[in-house]
Amino acid sequence: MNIDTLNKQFGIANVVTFTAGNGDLPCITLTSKLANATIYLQGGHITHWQPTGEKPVLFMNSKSFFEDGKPIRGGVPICFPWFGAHPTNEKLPAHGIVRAKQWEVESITQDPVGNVIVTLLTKSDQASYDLWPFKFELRHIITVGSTLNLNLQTQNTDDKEFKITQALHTYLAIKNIHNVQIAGLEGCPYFDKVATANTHAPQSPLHLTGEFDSVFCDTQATCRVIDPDMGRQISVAKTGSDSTIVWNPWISKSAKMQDMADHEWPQMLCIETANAGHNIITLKPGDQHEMTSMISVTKLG
Ligand code: TA6
Repeated sequence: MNIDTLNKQFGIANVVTFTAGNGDLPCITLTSKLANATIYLQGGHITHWQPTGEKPVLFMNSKSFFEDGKPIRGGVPICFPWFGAHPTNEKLPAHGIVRAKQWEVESITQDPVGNVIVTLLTKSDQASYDLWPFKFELRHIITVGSTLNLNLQTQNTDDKEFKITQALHTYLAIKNIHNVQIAGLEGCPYFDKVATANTHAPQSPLHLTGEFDSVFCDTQATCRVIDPDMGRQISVAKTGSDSTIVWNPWISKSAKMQDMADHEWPQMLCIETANAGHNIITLKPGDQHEMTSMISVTKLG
């Protein structure tokens, strides 16, 4: 659907406009009294959210690709129907098959208090079936207001059961990773992908001192990112999610990433709402599963 048709069908005067964004990829520019946001149809991908009176909350790195078929690095990529590397076939794309695909707009509405609700949809097709032989519908319902609500709805539209892992792979914008703490995962067991070892978090908030890439399973906890340099705390609450992934690539990993600016890794922290590791979701024909991430910002002090 071209930009003019999208604006005619889904635009909201002075609030929701479709434009050709970076790399000429179609995107939604959203400006309301509550917040501003940018959402790309590729990957159903929100790249920017800034509540009124706040600095941007999602990190977007300056060297991200914006090319049809290449994942965008920043904001909230959607990992589905597997998180990370495919469990048995390394030739398949990391983080699944929907984050570089063109999604469609199902609806855009505004509620009485000013929240804008954008529903994006992607369905299985021959290309997806060749990679993962199941029929599904995946909806990303994004509610943009003074908080950001991301609801990922999976429907099994097949006549056979399937199993998935998934993530809302959220990149948060911070001032300096060296001065940030992460509360909410105290004492939790996790799989450390850097050390390839199972371990436990300390009884105090996490403070990263090097590359950190860890999958916390069996946790429904809200994570709080305490950022004294920004004078704020970002909370990531969740429902329908039993895993949280925490990631920062640090210096050398970041330098190896073509689509990550070398000097920007201190300004990002991934707190990912997920079902990963042994937290596998099984959907019978006709079943639906919802995973929601609720992101909010409060001032410190
Ligand atoms: O969620 C953390 C992680 O699985 C890391 O291992 C790293 O690979 C990151 O995702 C980014 O993955 P990507 O495929 O976007 O480069």
